[in-house]
Amino acid sequence: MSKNLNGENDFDPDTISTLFNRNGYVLLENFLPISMIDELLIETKNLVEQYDPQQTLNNEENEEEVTVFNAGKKQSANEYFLSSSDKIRYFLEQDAWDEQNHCFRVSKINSLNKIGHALHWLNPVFKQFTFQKRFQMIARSIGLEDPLIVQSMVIFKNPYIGAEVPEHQDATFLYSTPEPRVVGIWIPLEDATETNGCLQFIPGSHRTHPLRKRWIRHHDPIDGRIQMKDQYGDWSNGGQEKTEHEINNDEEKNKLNKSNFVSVPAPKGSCILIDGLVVHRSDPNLSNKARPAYTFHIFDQGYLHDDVDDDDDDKQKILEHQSTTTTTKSKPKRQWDSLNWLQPTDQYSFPRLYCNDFDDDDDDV
Ligand SMILES: O=C(O)CCC(=O)C(=O)O
Repeated sequence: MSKNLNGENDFDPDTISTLFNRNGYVLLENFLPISMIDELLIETKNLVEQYDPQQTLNNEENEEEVTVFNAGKKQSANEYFLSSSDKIRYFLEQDAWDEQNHCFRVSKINSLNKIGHALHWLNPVFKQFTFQKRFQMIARSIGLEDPLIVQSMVIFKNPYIGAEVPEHQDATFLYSTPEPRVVGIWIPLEDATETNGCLQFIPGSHRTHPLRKRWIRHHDPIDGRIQMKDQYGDWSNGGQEKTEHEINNDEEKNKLNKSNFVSVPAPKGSCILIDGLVVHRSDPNLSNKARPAYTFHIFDQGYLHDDVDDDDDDKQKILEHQSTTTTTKSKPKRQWDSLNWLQPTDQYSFPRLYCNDFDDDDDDV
């Protein structure tokens, strides 16, 4: 993000939008007061203190003994994970649990991979933070019309044990029809550096790498339980399923060279916007410094507005209307896909970013 003549960061909406469209991500430095990030750190500590690993271990719903998060595999069949969209749940690092001796290898705080997925709604500190005007402003600047917050997480990346996050596109997990429109907002709670596993991106890959893989819910034909599986196809074109041979070929082609990735160190106080189609990853944290981050994902359902022409004033009026009302008369342009792992429930709909204002911070932004 460029600096203005006073050396301050320039959060000009046009600049944000240009960089976001060009690269598929934008780093906004000095975007948030450090005191605000410190509040999130304190609240994260409180949440970890409340975490009783025995609850996870003895959870009757949870047929596996320990809920481990390892970016896709063991946890994928896990009810504890699949029903976490409207809860605050705790997920462990794969290496934290000693399977043989049935105990933790590291301290409780260092054993966690992440907490998710409704911090933005259920935890008052994270709620106020998430719905603040700053994020509404950047969502508007990249043209989001009616964004819903679909999930939030604290990702720990603890010293020595914090796992690699393999290359992926967020739309693989968070898809909408007829096209994906999801944006991640990623906030480091401590400096994220090349040593402790900052994010890495392939700049522009949201334009050059069509979505080839989706992670979808399906019923296991043997035991009837809901499971997750990868499905391959051209998801920019209706999603044709592929043969085994094509899948293997795709896997080969998709092994992206690490040298294509650009590291994006992000100091505390900054924030990164991530397009749902940009390819990104992060290294394991082999250092002695934690790299915690808070992240939430927004899905822009948009709205159809056939009744207005493309006049800018009309568009502005609609945006103002959308931002102040709790119901919308206009129809959404996109639907949340029913095959996504993450689903709203009977009691909980994804909240709208522009219609919920829990921010009592009077700062003008
Ligand atoms: O925090 C990380 O290391 C990875 C985060 C990420 O890939 C995501 O939120 O999509």
